[in-house]
Amino acid sequence: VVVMYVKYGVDDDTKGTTKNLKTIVIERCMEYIRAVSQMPSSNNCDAIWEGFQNSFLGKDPCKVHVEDYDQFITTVQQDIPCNKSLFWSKTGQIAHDFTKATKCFMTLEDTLLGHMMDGLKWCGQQHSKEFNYTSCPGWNECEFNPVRSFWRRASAHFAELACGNVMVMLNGSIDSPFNKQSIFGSVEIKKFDPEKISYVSIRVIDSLQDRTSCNSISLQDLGRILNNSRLDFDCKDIDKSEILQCINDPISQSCDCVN
Ligand code: N1C
Repeated sequence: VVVMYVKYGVDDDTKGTTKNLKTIVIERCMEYIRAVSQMPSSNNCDAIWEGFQNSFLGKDPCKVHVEDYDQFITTVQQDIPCNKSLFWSKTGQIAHDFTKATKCFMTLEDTLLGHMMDGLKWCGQQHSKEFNYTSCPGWNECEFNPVRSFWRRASAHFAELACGNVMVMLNGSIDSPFNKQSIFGSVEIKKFDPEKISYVSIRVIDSLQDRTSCNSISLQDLGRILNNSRLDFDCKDIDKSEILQCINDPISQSCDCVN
């Protein structure tokens, strides 16, 4: 039996809310709090669930705005340590495998907020407090859909909290590793606070050996934006095989958190 597991599923655009959403979210929440010892005891998974569903139930699924999650975000308490935040764009799989294997950094999905919602889909409907299990708008179908607004809100929050040295993992195999329309390019980078962030390490993951993506027009764009925000940074092209090797053998010498 071949099981296709589509994690960042834009493939299931026509489907509705994930089955057993409530059970999945509450179980992920409880399991996370159990596993991570330094979680503030103020977190209550039932209250978190209530806050989450109140953000979008009863609303037209194309009119759920980023701010609709403001209240919910405050129900989730977690300190993000400095020097640990990893941002990514079009490198979701490798970035998450990397943080899991090395524990060098943490992505939004390694926080309680991102962990609970990772890979799930949800929407409600107007004039009813029910979930819609038949059909939810796709990521690009309308701008203000519940899932996209959630990731924009959660990403803004994650970027606002970042401090010290942060890392950004971009994809060197595409024309624009830095894309101003992506969540990284349109939300997170705008929230980087130069008072709190001391350094931005940009790592472009290349699958071919030419390794020159840091010189591309797209990366020059990113450099200008960081300069304008008075943020110090460097950019390095890294061979994909180096990261994969590091994921397979995290304690090896070559895997020094990819500096
Ligand atoms: O649009 P992107 O990349 O630049 O977004 C990635 C950026 C990361 O740094 C994350 O902190 O924004 C955050 N983020 C997620 O954490 C996340 N988890 C799952 C953004 N999107 C996230 N997803 C799903 O991935 C989301 O449903 C959407 O479809 C993609 C966006 O990924 P991208 O285009 O590779």
